[in-house]
Amino acid sequence: MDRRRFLLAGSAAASLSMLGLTRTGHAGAAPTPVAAGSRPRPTPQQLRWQRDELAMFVHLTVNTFTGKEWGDGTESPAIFNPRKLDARQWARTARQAGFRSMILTAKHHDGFCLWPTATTPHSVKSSPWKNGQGDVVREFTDACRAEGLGAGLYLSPWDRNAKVYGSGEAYNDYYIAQLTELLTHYGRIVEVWFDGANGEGPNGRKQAYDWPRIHATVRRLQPGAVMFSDAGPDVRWIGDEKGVAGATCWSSIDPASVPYPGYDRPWVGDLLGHGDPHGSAWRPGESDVSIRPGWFWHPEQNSEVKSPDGLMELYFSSVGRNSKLLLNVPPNRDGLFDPEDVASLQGFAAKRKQLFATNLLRGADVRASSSDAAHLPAKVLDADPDTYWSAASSSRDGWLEFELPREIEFDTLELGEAIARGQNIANYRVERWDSGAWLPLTWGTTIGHKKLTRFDPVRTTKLRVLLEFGYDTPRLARVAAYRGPDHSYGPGHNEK
Ligand code: FUL
Repeated sequence: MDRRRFLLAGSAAASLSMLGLTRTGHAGAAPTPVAAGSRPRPTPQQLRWQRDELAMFVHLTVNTFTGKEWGDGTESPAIFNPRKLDARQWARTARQAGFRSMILTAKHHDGFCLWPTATTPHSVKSSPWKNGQGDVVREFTDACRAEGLGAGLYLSPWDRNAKVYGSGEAYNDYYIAQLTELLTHYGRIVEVWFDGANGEGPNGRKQAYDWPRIHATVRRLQPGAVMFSDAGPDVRWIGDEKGVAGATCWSSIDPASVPYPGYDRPWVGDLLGHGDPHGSAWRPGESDVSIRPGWFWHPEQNSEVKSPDGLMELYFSSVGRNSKLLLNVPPNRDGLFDPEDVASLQGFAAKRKQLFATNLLRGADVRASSSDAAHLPAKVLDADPDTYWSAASSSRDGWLEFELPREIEFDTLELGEAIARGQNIANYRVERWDSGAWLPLTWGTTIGHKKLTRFDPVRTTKLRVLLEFGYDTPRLARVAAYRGPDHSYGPGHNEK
């Protein structure tokens, strides 16, 4: 049933270089080598998207009322009646938990439209909700703006209700018309989400989507939006629906290796999880996962809402591995987030606030192997992602050493590259000073926007970060050490 499970199963057999230090070669993918100094960099939109770190997915459609995960398109609009729908409650919950944007399923695979589209009667217009006068997309986008969040929309290309699905141009016209309504009637949209699931339509045929036309439409109507799909063009799928990015995670990829959404090859899941250090396109990975087992609300899953500790695990395995977390929270049949989900999100926010409250390295004396005069070592201690330390431009390795005025105890380390200038670092080690000698503390491969590592608490007066190899000049925007209040969200571990 789930296309993505297929990809995941296949990925186990993939033979990509796990360290990402060698080129990934596979049939049909034309190599696009990247010369030093010309490595890909994010656009301002991609940079903003990644710095937001947390986005909330909102899955709502007829499935909420039928109990299904994939509707078949025959559902009657008469069943859609979320009587107390309050998009402001969703947006308030998201903002209070530190999320910066939300993405709503304007249309899922069942074809039911949450806005009063002119393209089909299969929409809220034919439902009893607000006597057919309602518009969920309007309420959603208004609520996002009122709470200071970016608004994003998911419009499933696969449509099991549209008669024209599978007929070629007629369905592409239909899809473009829906996209045009969504991108012209609701103000600024920050992300457009293209699902890779592409099954058969009512006539048993599969649709050949016109991706170039779809992408051009988004660029023309919402030039500030990023487009998500397995294959980009702006942000890529991370290759699983568990919220787990590769321990090695490059933001670059070779566009030829995943040419279109839904491209099924055994190695695709693994490739998307790790990216490609030699890829010519900047296409960072988004980790989508649900707070519940399903994407839609099901009453029998009320006791299976992920705990604040579970959400912390997801934060470490996505944001903490140079990805972005897109966490789904499905409204119930009243059109509200359940109290269990809201409580868990509040707990998640409180735990992050507590853990990341104080960078224990502040006040340290920082030295480096070499520095660019405009980007001195102490820049890694301020919280501004736009200020950074840069090694001398000809360097491909380097180190930073922190000498503290007093001993500190910590169990969490944060590293961040100055990704506005690209992602270069391929492996690093961290050592601490103990009784007159440097001892290994942790090591890893990629860093990217944010790399978080946990371990059993250690004490030290000196710490050093050894950047062993970069594809271009190593530049760090952030080094921080924290002491967590407890260890209930998982055992300490180094990279495996
Ligand atoms: C998948 C879909 O099939 C699921 O229903 C869900 O929308 C998920 C985010 O993407 O491909």
